[in-house]
Amino acid sequence: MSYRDLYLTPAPRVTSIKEGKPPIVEILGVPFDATSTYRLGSKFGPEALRESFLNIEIFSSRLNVDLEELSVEDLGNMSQMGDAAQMTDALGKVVLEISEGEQTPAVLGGEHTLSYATFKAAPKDAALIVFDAHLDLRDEFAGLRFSHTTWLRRFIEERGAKNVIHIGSRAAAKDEVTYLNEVGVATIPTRTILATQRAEMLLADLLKDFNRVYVSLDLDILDPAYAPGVGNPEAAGISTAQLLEFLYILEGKEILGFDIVELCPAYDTGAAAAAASKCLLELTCLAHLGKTKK
Ligand SMILES: [Mn+2]
Repeated sequence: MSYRDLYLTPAPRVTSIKEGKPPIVEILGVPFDATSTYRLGSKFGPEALRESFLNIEIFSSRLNVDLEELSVEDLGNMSQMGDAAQMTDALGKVVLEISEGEQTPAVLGGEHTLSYATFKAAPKDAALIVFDAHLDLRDEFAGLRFSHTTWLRRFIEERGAKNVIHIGSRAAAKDEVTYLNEVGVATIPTRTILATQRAEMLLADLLKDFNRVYVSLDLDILDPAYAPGVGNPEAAGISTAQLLEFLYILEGKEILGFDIVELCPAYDTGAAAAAASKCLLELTCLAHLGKTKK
C-alpha cells in the first residue's frame, strides 16, 4: 500500500452498468479508522472488499437474482475526511444526496463510527438494524466521546432507540448494558441466536411493523474463525451461514441502504473479505427485490 493509494481516491472498480437499468446500489468506500482502539487498518477495508467481490460469483441462487444482468455503480472512496466529526458530516451529506436521488447507498468501511452518519440520514420510519458483537453504547472511551465505541449511544441520544434493532451482542461494558436496558433497544444477543432454532425468525417478528430497513453490518458479529480480519475480534460468535439467514429475512423489505464495516485486511486470511463480499452481494440482491416489490 503506497501513500498514493492511501491519500488519493482510486478509480471506482465495481461499476457495471447495463443499458436502461438504473444502478441497484451506489457503492462508496469510507477509508477511515482514526478512532479505532485496537487493531488499526480498517481504512484499507473498502479496497479489500472490492477485490474480493470482483472474484466471487454474483448470481444469488438463494434469492434467484443475477447481478450479472443488473446495474451497480461504484462511486469510489471518500477523501479529505479529517476527524470523526468531519467524516460523519461529509458522509451524511453524500448519503442523503444519494437517497434523495432515489438510489441506495452501499457504504464500505472503515470503522463502525460511520453508521452514525448513515443512520441519521435514514428516514424516521425505517428500522435501523445493527449486526455487531459489541454494543457501541459507551458514553466515552479513552477520552473520546465520539468514536467507534460510542457512536450508537450518540445516535440514540439524538434520535431515540425506538427503531433500533441490535443483533449479535456478546461483549459489553457493564454501563453499556445498563444504558441498553434504560433506553430499551430491541436485541437478539449471540447467546440467543446460538440457543434458538431458526433464530432469524426473531428478527422477522421484530420487523413486522416495518416496511423499510437500513442495515449496519459490523463483521465482528461473526466468530473470528469466520472473520479473523476485523478491528476488534470477539470469540464465540455466529457463522457466516447463520448471518446470511438473518439477511434473507429481509426479502420483500425496502432496503434503504447498508453499511459493511470493520474489515481489517492486514489481519485477514481472506475469510472476512469473502464473508463481506457475500453479504454485499446478497444485500444488493435484496435491495433489488425490495425495489421490484415497490
Ligand atoms: Mn463491533
